[in-house]
Amino acid sequence: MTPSTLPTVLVTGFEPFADAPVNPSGEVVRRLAELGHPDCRLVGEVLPVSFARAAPLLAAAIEAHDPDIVIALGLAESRQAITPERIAINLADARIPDNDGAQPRDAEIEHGGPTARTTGLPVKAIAHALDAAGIPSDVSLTAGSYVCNHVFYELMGIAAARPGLRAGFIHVPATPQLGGGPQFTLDELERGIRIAITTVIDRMGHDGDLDVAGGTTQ
Ligand code: PCA
Repeated sequence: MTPSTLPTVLVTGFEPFADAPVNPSGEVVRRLAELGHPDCRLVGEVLPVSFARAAPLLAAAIEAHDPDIVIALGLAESRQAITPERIAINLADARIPDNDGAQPRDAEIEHGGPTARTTGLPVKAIAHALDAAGIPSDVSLTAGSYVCNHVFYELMGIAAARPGLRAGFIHVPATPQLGGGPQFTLDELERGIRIAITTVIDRMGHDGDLDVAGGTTQ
């Protein structure tokens, strides 16, 4: 493949939140954007942990780069694996304020929007590829009801209006810098997301083989 035929992949992560010193999702994106990926033209964007600002910035990045694939990343500190998300829900219910101090409770993301939107990524294939590489991974049914789910829900709305765009969300676990919890190094996370990117690229052009919510595996 010549460089011009490589797909464009937009990978997003988040800035730190809730007094944490770092957010591994944003750190992985910075690394990937700096080092690139041999299978694609990789663009990285670190989003604010803001209900109001994150999705518009994501939409602007999609407009600017016109990617073939969008993989949005976020931190799920209590998880012990890299978890591709299956379903975004039309609910914002924040346990803690976001970085702007906003704390929506029991609110719809889009008034009258669909209750759920499903991923466009082959989540089971990603989880299998990661497991095969010795990196713990599980498909997750919900991205919660905080800023990550909000961005995931809006991302899938954008993707519905852009035929050919494959998009979805992956939560990553904590790194040692966050103390306690599961211990994934940033190197492992980077390797895992590289594998996820390759898996999605390898399956492009097989639109028909994605079953319900990214479920077909082979
Ligand atoms: N995780 C939060 C928001 C930002 C992040 O990295 C979440 O899971 O909603």
